[in-house]
Amino acid sequence: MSGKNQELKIMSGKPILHYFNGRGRMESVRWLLAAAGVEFEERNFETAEQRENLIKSGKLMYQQVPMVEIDGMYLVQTRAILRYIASKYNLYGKDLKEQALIDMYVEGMRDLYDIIMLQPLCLPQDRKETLRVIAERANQRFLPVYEKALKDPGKNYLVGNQLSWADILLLEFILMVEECKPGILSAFPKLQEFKARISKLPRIQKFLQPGSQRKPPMDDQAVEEATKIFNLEKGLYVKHKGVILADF
Ligand SMILES: N[C@@H](CCC(=O)N[C@@H](CS)C(=O)NCC(=O)O)C(=O)O
Repeated sequence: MSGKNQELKIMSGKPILHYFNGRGRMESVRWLLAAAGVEFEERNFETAEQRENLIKSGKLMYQQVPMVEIDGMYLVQTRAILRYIASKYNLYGKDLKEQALIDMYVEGMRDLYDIIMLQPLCLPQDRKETLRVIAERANQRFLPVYEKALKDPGKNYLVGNQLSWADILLLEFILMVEECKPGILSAFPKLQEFKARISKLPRIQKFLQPGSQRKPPMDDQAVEEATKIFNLEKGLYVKHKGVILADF
């Protein structure tokens, strides 16, 4: 098959996710595709050279990943990717107002998500304080919002009466926050119930099982790999209870 034909074949098949073999910014994309029942392939680079080759190919609009090949596009920018998938697979509410509400919930989660995602890269002496800030923010600012949204009897989803990408990302968010602070849901009965119920949806259940494309939390080896691939110097600081300063 010629290079061109092969490329056409790729573009019309399963989405292809370009990233490294870790959660990072791509993990929510994996969650969303899995929840939508979409099979996907991953091209995870293992070296800085592989990442540079992808940049040289001209397929990365901002020389950054995540990038997803889907429907003939090279989609970048995590939120753009997530919104495209959510819209395509009917996970984005029934009207503009529901979409706005979904966006508000998701953007809130993303604020804390960014800190959680980066915390494995923080300096050892900053780890305890980073985890404390994450737990405090989750407890006081974010989890109460989602608990309240689910409080009415029979309210199964964050927005309207159907599953949306806000629900999928909320489950991902809850599990990540629990990894930082086990037991944090004890004060949030509706979220406990939500977690149990959404985890049982067949596609989600499958994604939560070992052997799926879900990635584990970053261990020291994964941090080492990411540091090499992205040429990062370790050194991230949490300042003012939640603002991350990346000091590469
Ligand atoms: N706003 C972008 C940020 C993407 C980003 O910072 N990607 C990192 C990897 S997670 C990257 O490619 N860094 C290399 C660089 O910025 O040159 C998004 O959400 O996709």
